[in-house]
Amino acid sequence: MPHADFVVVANRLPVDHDPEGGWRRSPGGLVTALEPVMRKSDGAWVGWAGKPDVEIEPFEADGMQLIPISLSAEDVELYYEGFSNDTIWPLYHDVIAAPRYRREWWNAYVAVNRRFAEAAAEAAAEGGTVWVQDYQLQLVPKFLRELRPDLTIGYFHHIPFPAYGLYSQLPWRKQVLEGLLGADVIGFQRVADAGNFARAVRRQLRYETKATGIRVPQEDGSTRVALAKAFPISIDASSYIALAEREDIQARAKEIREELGNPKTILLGVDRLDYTKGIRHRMKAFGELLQDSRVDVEDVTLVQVASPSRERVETYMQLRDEIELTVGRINGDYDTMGHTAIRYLHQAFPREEMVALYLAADVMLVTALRDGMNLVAKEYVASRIDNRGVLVLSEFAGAADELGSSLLVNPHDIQGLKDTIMRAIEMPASEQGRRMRSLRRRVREHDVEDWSDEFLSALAQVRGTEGVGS
Ligand code: GDG
Repeated sequence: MPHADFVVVANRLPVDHDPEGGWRRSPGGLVTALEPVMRKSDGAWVGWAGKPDVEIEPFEADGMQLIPISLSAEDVELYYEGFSNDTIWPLYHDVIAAPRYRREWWNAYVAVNRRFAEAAAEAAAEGGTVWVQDYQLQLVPKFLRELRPDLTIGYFHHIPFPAYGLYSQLPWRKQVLEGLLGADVIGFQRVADAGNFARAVRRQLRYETKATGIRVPQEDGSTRVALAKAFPISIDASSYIALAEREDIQARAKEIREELGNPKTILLGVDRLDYTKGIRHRMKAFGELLQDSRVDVEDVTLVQVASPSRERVETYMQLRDEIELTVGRINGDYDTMGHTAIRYLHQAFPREEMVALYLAADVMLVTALRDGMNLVAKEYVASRIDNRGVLVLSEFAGAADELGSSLLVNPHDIQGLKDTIMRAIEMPASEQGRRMRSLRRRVREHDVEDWSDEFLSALAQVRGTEGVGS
């Protein structure tokens, strides 16, 4: 077993099994952000390799120690698809879909979280730092502290933390709060999420909170202060800029426009196919604009990339059926031989193609009903090196706190959404430029590396340590 000064614990390892038998790095922003820290401090990453029922020995890739956690098919069903994605995910996204509370799922969640904590406890060097990621692993901080009180423990929550009235539905609400409070720093996307968490702690556990500090009583009668604070995540902006500058990708953007019949305006949506993303609201608004003749199918096309997600969870199967029915109806009513209303793609594309799409799109529609941050909004902005294009952004996405120069919408207000889409379609180039420059400045000045630096220095401060890699 490796002994690492810095350990990341996430549901997934940052690599995918490639068909030729090796490992391919998955290109997420998190890996990019943590790579420098990983290299400097002999980092290790604990996570699931993505395939059930396989035991894989720890191995090294890209200068990182990878420590696979094996999950059985039953673990995947109960801990991952069940408790994580059918209880916590809908509850934390304001019950857009109904959460299901099943004791069997909870028991599996506890057991699997314990296994992740044990693996991290074995991997971490004396006095090391462990950074736990996301809602699948909310109990890991507590289990890990019990096993290894010498460690400094951080936790980052990528999704929203709901208001107390909703959170209190959770039959295991106390245990989850106690799990999270095992961390020294608990990071959230928005100030509001951190506030919701602190309120739940006050109401459920009766612990005292002051500004961002929470006093956590210890067994020996002393107290420890945990920090619950917003650290909005971002993207690796320079890599998007570099892709957008590539001539082949710019040529591809032109080609996409031609393939769509050179419409005057391309509207774009890019989401995992998830009920939180407001894909149906977006389509309803667009369908009505066609119906009202405020837009013409010859002039305006909506491209919707809906990448496959959680396909074995029932609610996602239903959502897919509903969306595909809506697309079929709208296209059936408005398509002409040469033009389509909605070009719907239930596929995942390489990053190069995504950036070509961002460059081809005049208007980016991010209409999430609830979203921790929404990185697509930031990727679109970073890619617009021409300072053109309009971002329509839901106020219920975390990104709205930073991207105030976008056109902010309430996606539940279909009339308002329709009017905002029209405003985006008709926006003069000068106004586009002014808004886009300001949006791009924010994303460039606060990229994913700043995010991880800020989180890790807060963590170092709480424990009075020197910080990882220093
Ligand atoms: C969670 C929170 C928070 C999508 N389709 C393709 C593709 N993508 C990429 C996007 C983007 C990422 O997936 C999606 O990130 P989001 O932030 O939009 O949403 P979630 O997946 O729900 O992520 C969210 C995030 O965690 C980080 O903290 O912002 O609120 O829900 O990077 O570009 N990428 C490629 N092909 C696709 O077809 N290559």
